[in-house]
Amino acid sequence: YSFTAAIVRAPSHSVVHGLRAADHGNPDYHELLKQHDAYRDALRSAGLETTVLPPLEDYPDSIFVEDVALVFSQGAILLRPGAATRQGESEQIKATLNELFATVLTIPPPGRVDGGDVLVLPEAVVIGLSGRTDRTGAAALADCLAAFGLRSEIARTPPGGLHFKSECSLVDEETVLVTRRLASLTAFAKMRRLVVPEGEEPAANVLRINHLLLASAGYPRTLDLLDQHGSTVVPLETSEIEKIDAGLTCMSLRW
Ligand code: CIR
Repeated sequence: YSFTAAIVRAPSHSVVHGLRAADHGNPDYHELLKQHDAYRDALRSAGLETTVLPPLEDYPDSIFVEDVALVFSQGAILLRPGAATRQGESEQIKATLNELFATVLTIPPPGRVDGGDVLVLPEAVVIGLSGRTDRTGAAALADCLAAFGLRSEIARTPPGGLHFKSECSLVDEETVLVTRRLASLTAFAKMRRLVVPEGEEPAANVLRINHLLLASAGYPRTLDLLDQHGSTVVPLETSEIEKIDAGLTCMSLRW
């Protein structure tokens, strides 16, 4: 989680039509813009030099750049997102990755992988199979990661969940924040697990960047838990992106 740079994409007006599993009403565009600005400010205060890509009206979910690529100091991996309406997003970020990284690997068809299913831990990268990430994609990704010298393991996103990281995220070198149903996953066996308090499950997706931990403002018991753990927490409003099933890691690529 030691990073110097990030990529984000400005929200398009079409973001209000973003994909969602259950409809709790469209996000409010202006409120979402405000929340996205605050997120960008937080990345900057964590010390990241941030590239802001232009909005893409044809792709409502394109602010969630995390799903289309993985970035490491060794290079980038261009992914093939699983949702039909999101597949063109990879092409839209390709030129930027080629400018910023000497090496850009790709997932060959027909495999599918969403970056939201990929959790980078200190000792291994965990790839969660889901409705978006299939076995063929996961195997191809494991090969790309191996080319960067990174070990990976395959896990399963709990039933009904969108992405693996909707339910877990890295807090620090030794610690993950997890929902109860992921707490006993083998991949976390050697780590300290902070379990999200019952009823606050959407709070499981936090974003550690350098000395700061970005967390959703709407979940006081989780904020307390992280605070007691000793994290320097930056609470951010996420009400609008939550209406389209997103969390804090989704809105940037960091390296
Ligand atoms: C989608 O369903 O693809 C978007 N509405 C939400 C994507 C969230 N991305 C993420 O968790 N990495």
